Amino acid sequence: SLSGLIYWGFNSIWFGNHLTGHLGRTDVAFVTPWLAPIVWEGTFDSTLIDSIYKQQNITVATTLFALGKYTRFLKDFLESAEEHYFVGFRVHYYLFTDQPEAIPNVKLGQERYLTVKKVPSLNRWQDISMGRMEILKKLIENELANEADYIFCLDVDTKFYGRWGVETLGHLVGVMHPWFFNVPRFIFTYEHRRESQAYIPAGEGDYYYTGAAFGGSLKDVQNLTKTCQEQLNIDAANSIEAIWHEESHLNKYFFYNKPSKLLSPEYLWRDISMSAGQVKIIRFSHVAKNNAEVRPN
Ligand code: 2GW
Ligand code: MN
Repeated sequence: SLSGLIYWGFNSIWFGNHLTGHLGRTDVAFVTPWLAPIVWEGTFDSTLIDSIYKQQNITVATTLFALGKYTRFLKDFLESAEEHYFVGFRVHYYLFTDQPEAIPNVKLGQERYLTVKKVPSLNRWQDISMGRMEILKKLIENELANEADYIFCLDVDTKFYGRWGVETLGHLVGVMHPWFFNVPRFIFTYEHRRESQAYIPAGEGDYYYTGAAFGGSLKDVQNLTKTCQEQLNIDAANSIEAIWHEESHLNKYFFYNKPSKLLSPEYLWRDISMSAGQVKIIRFSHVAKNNAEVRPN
């Protein structure tokens, strides 16, 4: 509203957020109806929040899948992550690939680690995309317990352009899908067939979350990946595949297990060349890709 804008402008110009301690935005919602913060530029103090987390000795596990031609995205992903992603904090990337020999040699900073894990090639891309849940569940259960505090699971056909830091940490973290953050709920592409375990009744749901980025504490993400994997298996046994694959199951999970923090589409934009009023900073984005060229069959 005009008065909101004037208040915001006045407040920022005359007092400045750093002097008044007033952080917030009048053009976007920055809290959900269940009081989870929605992280937007202008709603947090990065210096302050960094100093709080610096006192804890945290490790952020970060998982990536690069099968087939998707290894070509790794160099940009890793180089840009080293520049923008949890800078100054311990990060351990876990990269699943069918071609370890195709992994580029990217120089990592101090306290930044990369573990490459070989997985079998798959023919159907839906199986690659959905198979991630089972692999993630096993990784968390079998290997991460004493190795990490938080985990983020990210698409690899992406690149960082701005800060992605400790402001994103929480028990259970979902990211608003960049196509659906400013549209009414009936547009959301949830699974609406009752036969699928990803079913969400018409007219229900909170937000539409992307499958390309989610995370949280190890325990919460373990429960998420375990539940989604079980539901994917039930669907497979019933010969039904949810409309947007594991993204549909993730949305169902987040509907019944509300995220404790949401990230705005700044944290997963669709393509760096597209802009949107409320998105003032693109921090992480899908890269424009030629599907015909990178996708098998
Ligand atoms: C191959 C053919 C068609 C689609 C994907 C692939 C493929 C995916 C591949 O050959 N190799 C591969 O490693 N992937 C991995 O799966 C890779 O990590 C990639 O980022 C991820 C998801 O595939 P992607 O990025 O092509 O799908 P998007 O960006 O259209 O994905 C959204 O919807 C998907 C489900 O349909 C997922 O939920 C994804 O997280 C969403 O962003
Ligand atoms: Mn993608």
